[in-house]
Amino acid sequence: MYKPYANHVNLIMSRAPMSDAPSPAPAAPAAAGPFRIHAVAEMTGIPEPTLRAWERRYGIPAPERTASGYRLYSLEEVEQVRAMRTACDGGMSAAEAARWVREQAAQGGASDGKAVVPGSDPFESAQATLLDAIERFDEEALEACLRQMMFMGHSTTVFDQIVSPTLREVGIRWHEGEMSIAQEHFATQRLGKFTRDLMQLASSSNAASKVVLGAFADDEHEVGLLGLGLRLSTWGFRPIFLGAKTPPGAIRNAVESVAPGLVALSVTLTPERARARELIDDYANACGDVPWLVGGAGVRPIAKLIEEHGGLVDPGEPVALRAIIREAIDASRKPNPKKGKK
Ligand code: B12
Repeated sequence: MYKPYANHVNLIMSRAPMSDAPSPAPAAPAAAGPFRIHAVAEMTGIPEPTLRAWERRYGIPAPERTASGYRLYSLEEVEQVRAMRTACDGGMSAAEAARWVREQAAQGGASDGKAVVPGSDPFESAQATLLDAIERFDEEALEACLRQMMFMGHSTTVFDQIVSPTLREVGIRWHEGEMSIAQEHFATQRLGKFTRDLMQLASSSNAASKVVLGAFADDEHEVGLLGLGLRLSTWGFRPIFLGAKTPPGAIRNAVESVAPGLVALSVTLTPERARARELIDDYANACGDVPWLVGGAGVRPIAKLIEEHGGLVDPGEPVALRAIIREAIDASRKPNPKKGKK
């Protein structure tokens, strides 16, 4: 049982510290605050960058600022930091601890030490576990979590509720300089493989049609494409996942080798006009008579260009998407099912 608020003012942390916290944490001074960040770091043993990261990620604590932007922590906020630390030392992830501290604060604090550890949302908890494992390059913890995830619901639920938000968060942290490119690669490789395995499990070997999936040639973003592949496999298609940065030549090669019913391309970074024209032209040629579909966050500005080249654009809604795909594949098969090369 965690007792984060027990004896709160004079709480001296006696458990093993978090990995990024110096040990041991010194006792709090008697002052009533407000405190500047370096004082809070000293009082709680939580380093300044971690205090800033907790504030940015979880809004805990949320100190006031002076006119010149310096953080000023109240005594209550110092206690929140201590509670966070105690909960983390006791095995909670930082995200879980933050939510719990927030709940306790909303209820006026649990000073009698009888606070119950929250029954956390299993999807959020899995996300937090994955993120912790990724941050520490902890392959064992990552694998253990992935194994559990296999039993947490339908494959698309597991993807939408755990894999996608985790990869998205890794991307955000990478963009903000809080995660290294190595951690991003570690996450993308392992969670990408997990999702491709789910695709394999969901799709049957005698699936109606193969769908080749690739991201635009200059684009490293592939999370949306992974989600699409999984969805397609649950719809009875067999995805052939080529992944990020797939040039037109690779699409041509796949079209010639596997005779898919559809090519699905993802674009997140909208290419500038000339490059877009060149790529779309090349993709259209590479697909030949095979219908091709483009989606992703960067598709809208080039939708017209795609349609002018005979491509389809994601309608942005799953039921309509499924219907468009079905219709396109059926229409291309009617004249000659063997067609699909140029
Ligand atoms: C994760 C991420 C990354 C990861 C990608 C890892 C990976 N393996 O995918 C990494 C860290 C590598 C990365 C790199 C970069 N990124 Co980035 N990244 C993101 C981030 C955080 C999340 C994107 C994501 O995964 N979304 C979740 C998925 C599920 O959503 P989605 O892709 O839109 O997909 C949905 C639909 O669009 C649809 N869909 C997607 N594809 C398809 C295809 C078809 C056929 C269909 C039907 C549907 C469909 O399905 C999904 C279901 O809803 C966004 C910011 C954000 N908050 O969104 C920035 C963001 C996309 N990145 C951005 C940028 C600028 C970059 C970099 C250029 C940064 C840099 N300075 O190097 C590089 C790009 C390198 C490159 N050449 O591509 C910008 C793009 C701005 C713009 N519009 O031009 C964003 C918006 C961040 C920002 N605010 O500035 N990034």
